[in-house]
Order: sequence, then C-alpha cells, then structure tokens
Amino acid sequence: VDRRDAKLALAHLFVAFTALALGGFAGLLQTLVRSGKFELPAGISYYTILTTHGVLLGLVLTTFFIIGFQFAAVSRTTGALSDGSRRLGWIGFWMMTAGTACTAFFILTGQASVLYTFYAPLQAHAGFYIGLALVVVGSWGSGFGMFAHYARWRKAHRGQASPLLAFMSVTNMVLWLICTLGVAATVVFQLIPWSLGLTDRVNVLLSRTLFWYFGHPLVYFWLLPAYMVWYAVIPKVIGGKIFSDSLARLAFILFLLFSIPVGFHHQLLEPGISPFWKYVQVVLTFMVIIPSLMTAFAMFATFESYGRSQGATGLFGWWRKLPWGDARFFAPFVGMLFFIPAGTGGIINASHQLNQVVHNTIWVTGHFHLTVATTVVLTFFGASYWLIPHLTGRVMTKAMNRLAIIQTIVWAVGMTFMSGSMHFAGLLGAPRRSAFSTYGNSPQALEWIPYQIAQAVGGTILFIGIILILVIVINLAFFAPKGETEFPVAEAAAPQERAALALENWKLWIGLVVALIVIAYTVPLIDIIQNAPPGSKGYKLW
Ligand code: HAS
Repeated sequence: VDRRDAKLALAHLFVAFTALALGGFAGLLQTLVRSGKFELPAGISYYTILTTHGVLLGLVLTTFFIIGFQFAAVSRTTGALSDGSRRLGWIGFWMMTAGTACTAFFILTGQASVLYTFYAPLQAHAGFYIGLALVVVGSWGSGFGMFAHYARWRKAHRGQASPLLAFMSVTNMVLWLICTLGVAATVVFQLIPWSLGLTDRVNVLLSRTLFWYFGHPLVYFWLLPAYMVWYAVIPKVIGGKIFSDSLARLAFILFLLFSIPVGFHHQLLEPGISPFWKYVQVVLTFMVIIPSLMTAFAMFATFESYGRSQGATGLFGWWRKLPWGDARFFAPFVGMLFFIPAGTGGIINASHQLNQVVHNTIWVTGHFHLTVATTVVLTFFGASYWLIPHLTGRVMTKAMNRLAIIQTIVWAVGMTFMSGSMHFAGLLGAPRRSAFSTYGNSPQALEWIPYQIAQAVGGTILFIGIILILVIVINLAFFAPKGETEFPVAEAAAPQERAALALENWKLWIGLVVALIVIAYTVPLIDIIQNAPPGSKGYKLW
C-alpha cells in the first residue's frame, strides 16, 4: 500500500479501535447491570450505556474499520490513489470523525438514550441526528473517492476484469450508498425537523421502514469485508489459491441484489404492513442466504484443495494441514466456525412464524453477537494482525502471535457463554433492551436470572478479550520491531474466466437492484404514507 494511502487507512483504524475500547467497556457494564448484581453509579441510565455500546461498536467501529480496510485493499490491488480520491477520503474521514464526536457527546450527556436503532417515538437531541448525518455523508465522500479511483483503473485497463479485492470493495460501497439513502431520508426529513420542534409529530412506521431499508443491508456491509478476507486473503495465508474467482464475484453481486429489499424481516410483527409484502420480503431474505452458502462451499473447497496439494487424504485429512499456529488464519477461522450457528439463527429469525417466538427477545441480541461480534469482528482482528504492521512498517513477533491465538480463544469462550445464554433466555421469553428486573418476582422472570448471570460471566471474559486485542494493536502500531509485513492477496486457482467481466456490468446490476427495491417497497410505502394516523399533515411524514 502506498505510504500516503497507508496514513489514510491507519487514521480510520485508529478511530475504530478507540471505539472498541469505549464501546467494549460500556458492554461490560451492561451485562453486569443485567445480572442484577451491580448498579450504575451517579444515576447513569442503563439505556445511555446501551446506546453508547450499540452506536460505538455497531456503527463506529465497523464503518471506520471497513472504510480504512477497503482504502488499503484498493490501493494494494490497483495502485496508489489519485490525489483527488485521497482528498475525498480525508474529507470523508474528518466529517465522519466530527459526526461521531457530536453524536457521542449527546449520548454521553444523557440527551440521546435512544439505542442504536433510534426508533421514533423515542426522541434524541437534534445534535445526535446531525452527528449521524455527518457520518453518513462523510462515508459517501469516501465511497466516491473509491469509485473515482476504480473508474480510472478500468479506463486504463480496458477489457480486463478488475482485481478481486477492488471489485469487492466497490460492490460493498455501492451497497452502502444505496442503502444509506433510506436512513439519510428519515434523519433529514423526519427526525431532525421533529427534534428541532419544527414539526410536532412523526410518522413512526415510515421512519422505522426507512431505517430497516438501511438496517439490513448494513449487516451485509459489515459481513462483506470479512468475506473479502476469507475469499482473497486466507487462501494466501494458508499457502493455497482462491477456489474460484468468478464464484466469489457472483456471491458479492447476489448480496448487492438481495440484501436491500428485505428490511421487513425486522418488522414482521409490525402492524401496518400487509402480510403479502412481508411474505415477498421473507422470500427475498431466503435468497440472500444463498451467497453465504456459496461462501461456505468455497471455503471448504479452498481448505480441501490446499490440504490435498499437501498430500492430505480422506474426507477430513486437510484439517491437519491447516496452519493452526498462525493467528492470521486462526482468528478468521474461528469466526467462520461461529457463523454456522449464527447463520442458522438468522434463518430461524427470518422464518415468519418462528420470528413470533424470538422477536424482541434477547435471542436476537444473541444472534447478532454471533454474527457481527464474533464472525465479523474476529475476522477484522485476524486482518489487523497483518494489516496494521503492513501499514506501519513493522512485523508481528512470535509472542504477539501467541497472544493473538489466546485472544481468539478467550473471545470464543466468552461469546459461547454470553451469546449461548442469550439464546436460551430468549427462548424462555426474556426481553431484549431492558435493564435487570424481576417483573414483580414473576416465576417466568425468575427463570431468566441464571442465564443473565452467565451473560455477565461471558461479558467479563469478553472484556478481557478486548484488553488483549488492544494490547496487540498498540504493539503492532507503535512498538513491534521495524520490518516489512506482506499484505497477502491470493491468486485464483484458474485464470479469470469471462464471467468476471460480465459481473462488472454495473448498469445491469444497479438497474436490477433498483427494480427489486421498487417492487418490494413501492406499494407498502404508499400504504404507509396514505394510512398515516389521523391529524398527520403535509406529505404525512409527520
Ligand atoms: Fe441477522 C436480526 C436474519 C445474518 C446481524 N441480524 C439481526 C440484528 C443484527 C443482525 C444486528 O429475518 C438485530 C437488529 C436489531 O437490532 O433489531 N440474519 C438473518 C439471516 C441472515 C442473517 C437470514 N445478521 C446476519 C449477519 C449479521 C446480522 C451476517 C451481521 C454481520 N437477522 C435476521 C432477522 C432478524 C435479524 C430476521 C430480525 C429478528 C427480529 O425479529 O428482530 C443470513 O444472512 C445468514 C446466512 C448465513 C449462513 C451461514 C453460512 C456459513 C458460513 C461459514 C462456513 C464455515 C466454514 C468453516 C467454512 C447460512 C459461510 C467450517 C469448518 C468446519 C470444520 C466445520
């Protein structure tokens, strides 16, 4: 990666890991409160801490890490960014940082305890929404910086498919740009005017629908960079090759197509949306499972082909050939392993009838701690073990590699306790997003207490995991020995097929995405606006 681009990427990673430190501490406090054994001092509300945790980890850590990682990936595979693209990247970075600071100020002063989904009619100080808008607009700047660089590369390399990591980064930013239009619309046209007192009401169903139009693709915006590492980096780390370049590209295009028109699966119990449109979006949700199944297939194929090339025999002989002592492989691999139960949980959530059992219970919290907080985050940690030393011109020592292996095990154990007990308590009806309560000592609520204590045990182990990763990251950034670390990028097993070019026909894919969104959302949105509660004014946004 070009040195100037490395600075840009590192600046993003710095904010991401600061968010991890603060957000992780808030998470520890939460699990302690929920165990019933601890009270927050100085009248601090549980919901202030919960909002801090969700916003810092769900929105800030992820967005900054992903944009930093993608700038590095694009620069590594298509050459140094042009001055214009890099400038856009820095403008985006500073806008996002200013927006984060603004949002954090209002959360920490107790003026925005509205959780990371900021559902109306919960209302925050206008500064919270303005800060969020700045983060989104800043990320668009970075996105356009990447698009401009990619377009220049394509112009200079007509008839060639772009490098896999650049293609994947661009696909993820297209996804992000299309989906953030929904959250920007609700923030700018509904929530900011309402929180400033310019309007005295808000169309709650419309704002939630626009939020989930964004909220579901958001989870794939988190997942796809992890898949970039799995597809393009892990084969090189283990000494193998990419099983199929075209399959990887097709999986990403399928995510682009199907991850947006599915927001209703978060609103299956929401009155006001007709069951027919919920059904349509549930069908589309099952479509978006396919690229993950393709990814599972490709990962097994990669491991098996490598194992066989090393002389492995039998069904699982390849297992013994994998580099278990290398944290760059081990952390993402544990992430993959956890994605099997995590994805199964997602399929349960998406099944309309089963959703009635789990919706708004702490099962859902268990689900996303397996997906984003284990699969994605462990992969990001695994990537940091080569990315940070690559960017800072250092090398990871054996001692740090050993610590990284321990960190992964600590994380896996902590998450098994925490997320496992969340799943069980959820099935017993424990609600999510509530502080400790025995609900008047009702027998049902008393059943949840042992699970809540197990959550606190898991949360405490995870906090140790956060301290360990921060020690490793600080070492890699500032103290590790100077030297050269590779940014590993694997070669495809077979030369790029023609399919790779067709998959870069953006007019076609973006056209199809728009068509799917129009089909899935037009009629429900008209219904929501027309059936707004009596007394609504103007265009019934409020
Ligand atoms: Fe989800 C709620 C459905 C995936 C995150 N999800 C959430 C929320 C978050 C979230 C944050 O339909 C809560 C939002 C809130 O605050 O209310 N989710 C799904 C489905 C999938 C899914 C169908 N979710 C994710 C991912 C996330 C994420 C990924 C973050 C990164 N989710 C839902 C639904 C809800 C929901 C409902 C709403 C619930 C409610 O009622 O509120 C699918 O994409 C999952 C597909 C995945 C697979 C797994 C494939 C396995 C692989 C690993 C292979 C392993 C290898 C190693 C190779 C089918 C790729 C193996 C080695 C060996 C030796 C074995």
